[in-house]
Amino acid sequence: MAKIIYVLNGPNLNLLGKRQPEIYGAQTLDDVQAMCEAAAKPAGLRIVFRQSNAEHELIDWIHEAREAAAGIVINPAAYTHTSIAILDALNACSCPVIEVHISNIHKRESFRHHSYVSARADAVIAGCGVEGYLLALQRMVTLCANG
Ligand code: CA2
Repeated sequence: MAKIIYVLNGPNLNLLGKRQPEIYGAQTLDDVQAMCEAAAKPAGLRIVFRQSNAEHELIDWIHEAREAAAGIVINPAAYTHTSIAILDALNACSCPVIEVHISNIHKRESFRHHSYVSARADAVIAGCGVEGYLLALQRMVTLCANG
């Protein structure tokens, strides 16, 4: 049976491909979802792909994933740098967690250099563009297989 991986996206990522292509690229979030779904199938994964601009909704989805998912891939967007609540929710999950950033947050403003989520993440991918989501799914296969 396919393992369920939640791919969660934080605030403003619904604008992907519509603004600031020099930072975030030209692909839309729908494109990213399609790429993730195409990669997941042969890997024996099923993707639950969501985006929200609301912190509480992301937290509710992490709680849902805690019961339903074999792994969580999360781009918390700006909540990366502010949200102890999202860190607490992830800390309540026992499954692997991979943090993804499309841009290299360490090459940008200093306020983006710290991530609360990294304190829980099993892996962090930054600066690989939207390909980072695919790299996360590839790594997730290994993490799920290793228990
Ligand atoms: O690089 C990333 O993936 C980020 O998580 C993106 C966040 C930013 O706050 C983080 O520091 C790094 C911003 C997401 C906003 O996405 C947009 C996409 C296109 C146009 C405008 C915003």
